[in-house]
Amino acid sequence: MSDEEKKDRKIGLVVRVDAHACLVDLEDRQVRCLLRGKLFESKGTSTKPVVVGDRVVVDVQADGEGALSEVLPRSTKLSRSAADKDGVEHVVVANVDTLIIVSAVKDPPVRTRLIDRFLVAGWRGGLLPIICFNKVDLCAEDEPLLVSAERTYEKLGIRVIRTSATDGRGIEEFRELLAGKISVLAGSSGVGKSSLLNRAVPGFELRTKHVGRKSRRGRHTTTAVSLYKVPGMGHIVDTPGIRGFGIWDVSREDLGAFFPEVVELAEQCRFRGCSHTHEPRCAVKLAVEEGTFSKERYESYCRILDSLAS
Ligand SMILES: Nc1nc2c(ncn2[C@@H]2O[C@H](COP(=O)(O)OP(=O)(O)OP(=O)(O)O)[C@@H](O)[C@H]2O)c(=O)[nH]1
Ligand SMILES: [Zn+2]
Repeated sequence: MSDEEKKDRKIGLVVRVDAHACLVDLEDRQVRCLLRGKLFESKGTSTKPVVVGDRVVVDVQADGEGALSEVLPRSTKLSRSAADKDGVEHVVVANVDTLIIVSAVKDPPVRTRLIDRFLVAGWRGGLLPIICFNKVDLCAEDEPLLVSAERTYEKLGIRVIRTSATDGRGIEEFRELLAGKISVLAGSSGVGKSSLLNRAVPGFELRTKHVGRKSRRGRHTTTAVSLYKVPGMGHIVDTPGIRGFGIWDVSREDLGAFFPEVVELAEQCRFRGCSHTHEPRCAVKLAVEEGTFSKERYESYCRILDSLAS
């Protein structure tokens, strides 16, 4: 590329990535950049070198397309292990402040195992996790499952909100979460992520028409991670619903650091480096027996530990 051509060099924000190209927001316009060139030559341990939320350096060419020349360092990232390849990282989104973990109170049922995995991944990647229980119109206010889950997570210092995209409960609080921040919504398919955004963000539905498809049941479902800039509100990333979430870059020894209950108790364990599974006089196991550490949360800890390579 000649110096003349290099002149139109800009920094932009990646708002969508597909198999061959990404869409970069340059404030005054959006340019499409093909996923090719130097950046894509080396086969690293990541599925893609550029992801939604990345800040990138783009050379805008005469034909209006762009070429990516650099991905700027990420301040945070939400990563999972790639579903199909061992030892490969899949960065879902970069540079996001808040991870809004959306769960329905029913239809589909609450999946605390998945919530707990998101919490580990969120903290690991430097995001602030918040839990949103949606569809509260479908259960009583004092539904024991909901109340107990709320209590468990609030005790860990996590903010928990209740919403209904249908009757509007909690939408104001949800909107406040988004204000001035870059947020990502994550959760199983059908928990109501897109519905919440449609309800909270005026005009959101119109923007999202092209990134989904109709599911077999005729429902719109999100198929790609997409970032939306909402004037006066913040940046929002909607993600497709997921079934599982493999933890990336947390060792068996480090896992406890992402369970606040374990952090608090581990010093009282008899053995240093206690895994809190089979060791005698383990303060964590004792707390589970005494009921001060939630059995559900401990079960999540054990399952994640099992899934991590030793
Ligand atoms: N009763 C009730 N239904 C809701 C609520 N929010 C969403 N729904 C319904 O739940 C279904 C799924 O909602 P979506 O917003 O598409 O869920 P999603 O999490 O975006 O799903 P994916 O795009 O597949 O990840 C739709 O039929 C919505 O109408 C709610 O608060 N209450
Ligand atoms: Zn222990």
